Amino acid sequence: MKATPTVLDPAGFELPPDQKAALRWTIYIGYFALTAGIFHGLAQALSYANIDILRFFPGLKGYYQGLTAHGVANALIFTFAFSNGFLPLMTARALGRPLVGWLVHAALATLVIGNVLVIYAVTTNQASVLFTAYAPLQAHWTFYFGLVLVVVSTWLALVNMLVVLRGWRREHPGARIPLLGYISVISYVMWLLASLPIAVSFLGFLLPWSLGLMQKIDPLLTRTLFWFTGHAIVYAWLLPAYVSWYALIPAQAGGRLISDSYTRVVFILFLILSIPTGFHHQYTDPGIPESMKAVHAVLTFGVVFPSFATAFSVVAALEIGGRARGGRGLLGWVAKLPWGDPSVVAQMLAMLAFVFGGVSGLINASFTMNQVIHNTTWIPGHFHLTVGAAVTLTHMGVAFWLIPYLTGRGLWSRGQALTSAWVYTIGVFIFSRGMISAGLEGMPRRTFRVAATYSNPAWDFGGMLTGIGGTLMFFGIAQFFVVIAMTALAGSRAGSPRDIPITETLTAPATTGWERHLDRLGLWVLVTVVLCVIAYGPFLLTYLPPKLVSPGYRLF
Ligand code: HAS
Ligand code: CU
Repeated sequence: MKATPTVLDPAGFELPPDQKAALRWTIYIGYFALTAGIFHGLAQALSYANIDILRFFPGLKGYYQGLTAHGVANALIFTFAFSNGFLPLMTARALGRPLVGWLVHAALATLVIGNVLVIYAVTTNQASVLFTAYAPLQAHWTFYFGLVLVVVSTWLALVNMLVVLRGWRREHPGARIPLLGYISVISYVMWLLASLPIAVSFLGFLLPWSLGLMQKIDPLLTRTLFWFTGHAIVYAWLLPAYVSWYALIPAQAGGRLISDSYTRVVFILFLILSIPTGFHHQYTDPGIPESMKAVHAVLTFGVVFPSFATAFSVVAALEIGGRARGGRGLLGWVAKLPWGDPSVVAQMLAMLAFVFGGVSGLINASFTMNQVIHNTTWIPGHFHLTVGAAVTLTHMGVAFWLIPYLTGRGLWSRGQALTSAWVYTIGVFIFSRGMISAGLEGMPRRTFRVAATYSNPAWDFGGMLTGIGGTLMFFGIAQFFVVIAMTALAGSRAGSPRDIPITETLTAPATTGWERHLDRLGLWVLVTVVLCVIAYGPFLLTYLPPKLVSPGYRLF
């Protein structure tokens, strides 16, 4: 079968240098946030092993201030800064067109200002409300407004991608959108739709309430709006990683992607199923009809399907690579994969971790089993295997070629890059094993165990593993920073990649037949909106108007 490049212009395309620089700085902001975040992560992990290092943090007023910093920096800023740099670059490269310069800079500026406001609110202990920002805990207005700006910066990045896509479509009437561009755009279109409820919550309720323009708030409504966005947000973190797994990793491993249409169907399923599932975070919340929770539970099992499909596709692509490199027999190809390439290795370890992240997610999603593990450390066990491993390790792996590509400097120390990925992975497995088993024994999440007036010997072993694993994760990421910083400052000018690794597909995109409808973004957006109305309409119709009952509380 004839192999088909996913880009029309495989000869290579250079982004203007100022745009490259802005995208690089966008990603660096994510690294700055992650740097702050991992110190707090270390402290959180050790606290479950009954070791208190928080008291050595200068200026830190309390546990929840540190936990807020950790969640916001790592889960919100790091992830979106990466996506804001990565997805527009992928779109521009795939479509062979430059981005809109002022939009790149505007997205960066908005991200910076948003960050400054959030950092101000959190470091002055005026926003120890955790990343979920549940009312009636009330933060300083700069916290809400700063996060709104971070979201606005993601919208600007998407607008940029859509402008590039529109220009490309005008020049190529009737042509299929190159796959890499298509999956990059669809990832952020999903996020745009997903982010609207939280925009309503922050701009319509939390911000005016924190400014004193509104005296009371509706905790259940704002919480529901948070999770309306908040489940889909996890896929907004995951999909950029999937972009790499589908469209880049096969090329890096010497393989090919099995099917163009299959990949598009997977991303469409994520678009339409990611959002109408938020009640699976609220199974235990009063005030939401059980029947609607059941609808969301079923849809949650639906959104697992495209991940199963992904597992099949990426393993097949890796197998093609392993066999092309001389692998034989049932599993001989695994040994032939490029285990010396830190970029590929970090991402294969990410996939491995995601198997366990996915399995634990299925347990969360099961209505009855959720009762056992909700609000226990099982949950951070789950999400460090997903966002904290599948996503983070993929970002690390991508950085090992992306930062050289963006800086024009070769990767500094392949060996250290490899070690950082392995140390982090071993750490996250030990950490999650600890959190998950202690969670099954009922160890509560979001609790400063060192100071708790209750304990249980059954938590000791899991707590200890959490501390050990968290420490290894800290050193793994710290070493990653050394590699990245040394690459940017001292990498060899000769060793940088001139292009990004783009995969070829075994089957070409069809130019006739039903597959053409896969490119009709407007149609799929409409289907998504209809599903969201079905999933959230009945609740909102019976619940509204808002019940503004609670004043704000500051317990910090
Ligand atoms: Fe989750 C809670 C259900 C995926 C993140 N999740 C959370 C929270 C976070 C989070 C942050 O239903 C906590 C929020 C909070 O603070 O309260 N989650 C799921 C389900 C999935 C899932 C069903 N979660 C994610 C992803 C995340 C993430 C992805 C971040 C990126 N989650 C839940 C539920 C809760 C929850 C409930 C609420 C719990 C509660 O009570 O509070 C699924 O999408 C997972 C599907 C994934 C798979 C895995 C496929 C495997 C692949 C790898 C293939 C590679 C191979 C290896 C085989 C089925 C694609 C090859 C390698 C070689 C080397 C050859
Ligand atoms: Cu979820």
